[in-house]
Amino acid sequence: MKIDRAALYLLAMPLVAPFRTSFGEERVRHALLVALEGDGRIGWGECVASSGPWYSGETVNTARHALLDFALPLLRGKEVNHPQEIARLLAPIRGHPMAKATLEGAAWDLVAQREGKPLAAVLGGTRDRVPAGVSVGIQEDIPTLLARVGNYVAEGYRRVKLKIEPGWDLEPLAAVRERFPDLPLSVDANAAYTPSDASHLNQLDRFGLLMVEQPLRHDDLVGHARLAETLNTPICLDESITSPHRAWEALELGACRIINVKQGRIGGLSAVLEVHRLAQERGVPLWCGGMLETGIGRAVNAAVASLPGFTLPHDISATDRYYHEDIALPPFLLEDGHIRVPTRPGLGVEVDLVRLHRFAVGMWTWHR
Ligand code: NPQ
Ligand code: MG
Repeated sequence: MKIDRAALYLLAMPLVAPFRTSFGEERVRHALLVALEGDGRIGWGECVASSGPWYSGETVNTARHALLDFALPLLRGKEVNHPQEIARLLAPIRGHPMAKATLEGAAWDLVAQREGKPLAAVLGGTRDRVPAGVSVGIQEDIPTLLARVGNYVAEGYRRVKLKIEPGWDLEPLAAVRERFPDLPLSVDANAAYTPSDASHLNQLDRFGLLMVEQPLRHDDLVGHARLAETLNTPICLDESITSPHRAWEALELGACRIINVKQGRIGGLSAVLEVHRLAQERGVPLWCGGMLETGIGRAVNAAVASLPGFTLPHDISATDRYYHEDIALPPFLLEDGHIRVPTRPGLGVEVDLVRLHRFAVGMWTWHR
């Protein structure tokens, strides 16, 4: 198969509610989609970069530049029979993992469609549904937080993750733990603390958390390894794990005991399979993170989460946790606290072109 054409769409998707983390607040999710055409089929990929360089250095605009000016030209005239060949062709590009992952994802969709199999089956997934967790942003006050968490628990979510930062950590956690003594609970600091906060962070141990996610700087593996010497709560890394090699380094250093896997952050689905292999060898549990994806990225995440080494609840929520109207159908529903892994060929979701154009704020094309 040769890649004939690509269309890039920049969407502005209004969120159901503002989402606040230690790095900022988002009301509208900007998402870059790619429609990749090969052999008369269209494969879809979603770039998980956001509008600003706060979670990662990439943005929707750096990704568009990397895709149009460097990644797509590397595919020109090349025969692509397996998506892993895309990863090989894009290897000369340093950085830009989210941009690269977008093309690879679209190619996996194309190949899965060609084989008439769901993406999960092509990747080696073994589950038909996956446990759904929910990520709860930083709230105005504790009563608001308790009401939000209560609603999610009533909906059936299997794990609640609270976003924390200095000044919004022990008090809200104590309140949630008191109200929900048996709830599987975790926290995510999005890199908001420093090594000098170690004794403060050690107080997290009293809440029976599944994990503390990314307490320190995005690039501080040694700091996390040192923190792990005094903290009993398992450390999970998110922002720090930007490639399979970085995952290997983190595990060798003892910087984490759990990894949050996001296919975009580590450079694509081939990288996911590599991290999966590393984790399986060491008995390290994985779970699939979330980036406020549309139904396209959500479908990819469900397929990733169906791999055997993904054993903890995921940040894969029902579509309605983030969007009133998604551009991919059908919406993902919460059923008994789980999300169903799509079973139709490819991603297993249909892009609604009317909605796509309604949310589009930019479009670019490329051809070979
Ligand atoms: C995390 N995700 O695990 C990320 C944070 C994140 C579900 O908690 C735009 C706006 C893009 C907010 C990407 C969850 C984002 C975003 C990631 C938040 O750390
Ligand atoms: Mg995180």
